[in-house]
Amino acid sequence: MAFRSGFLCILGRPNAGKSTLLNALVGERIAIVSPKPQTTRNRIQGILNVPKRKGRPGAQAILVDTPGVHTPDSALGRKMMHEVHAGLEGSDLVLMMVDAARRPDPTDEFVLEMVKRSGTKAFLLLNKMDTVDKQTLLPLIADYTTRGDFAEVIPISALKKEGLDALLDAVVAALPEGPRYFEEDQITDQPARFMAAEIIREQILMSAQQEVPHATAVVIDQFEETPRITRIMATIHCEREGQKAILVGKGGAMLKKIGTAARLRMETMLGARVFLELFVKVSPGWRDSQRFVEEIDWRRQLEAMMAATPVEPLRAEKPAAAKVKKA
Ligand SMILES: Nc1nc2c(ncn2[C@@H]2O[C@H](COP(=O)(O)OP(=O)(O)OP(=O)(O)O)[C@@H](O)[C@H]2O)c(=O)[nH]1
Ligand SMILES: [Mg+2]
Repeated sequence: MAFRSGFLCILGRPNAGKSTLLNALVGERIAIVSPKPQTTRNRIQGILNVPKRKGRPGAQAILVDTPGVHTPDSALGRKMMHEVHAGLEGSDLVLMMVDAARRPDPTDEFVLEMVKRSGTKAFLLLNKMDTVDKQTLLPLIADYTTRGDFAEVIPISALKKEGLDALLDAVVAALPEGPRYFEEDQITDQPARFMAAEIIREQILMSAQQEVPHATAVVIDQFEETPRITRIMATIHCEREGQKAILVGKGGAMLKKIGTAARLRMETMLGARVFLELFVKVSPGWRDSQRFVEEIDWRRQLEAMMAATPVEPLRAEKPAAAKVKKA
């Protein structure tokens, strides 16, 4: 049986569990996850090597996690929707993900339309099966399958890692024959410095409430690796003085909490000691500034850095560190 490969776009409403699925399939925390909608802002690739087994060829599936589909009301929102379309474009298979505990609403209808317009083969994934009574499933499936054309309908729990074997078998069967695009030890296209920025944002999503995380962007100013320690300097941009006060906290307590938790995660990711310094800056109305939003795009930043000094994806001896590109 010939090797198979292809690009899979994970598409769906905010909070459906797309990033949780990416992490569950790849087996590492490469995308940040939070209970707050619109956690993911950029498309992220996760590379999944599926071993050959009886009746199933070996395969490489490049999973593309995308931001939640929504109606944008800012430059940031428009950029996020651009990322969704970029993820969908050129994909071999769409995994439309829904929350099985919710009836389809206009957002899900909009996602169905996007799938239809893409003309790409699609699976419907009914996620969060751990939260629903199985009896509610049949009417839900009927609801979706009368509105959309799905090659497979698969109930899963991304959180509990249930139904993923059935999903993998169906994915491999649907992929075209093709080469291995990425080396086997690479798990994502994101360089480590951008994963570091996301780790800080994840801690902000966990610690701060309401509008604050949504009004926050993280930019890595310095990412310097020495044999003993990795030094990381980052700026947290927010929109208002009040948000800055919340992020800094009483006597700097909040910033310290965010910094400590983020540093520990980074140390695990890099397999190295990390010295992390955080700054908070008020950048009024940055979410409405197309220029700002483009400037913080990691692919664009990487292009600029590569133009200055080409960065090779280094492979360190430590297994965890070998799996992400260093930049
Ligand atoms: N109970 C349950 N919760 C889940 C499951 N999958 C994801 N979640 C939770 O749902 C919330 C959202 O998960 P994410 O993976 O961030 O969702 P997302 O679709 O990537 O969200 P956006 O990036 O905002 O579009 C988190 O609190 C997850 O823990 C599941 O199978 N069962
Ligand atoms: Mg996400």
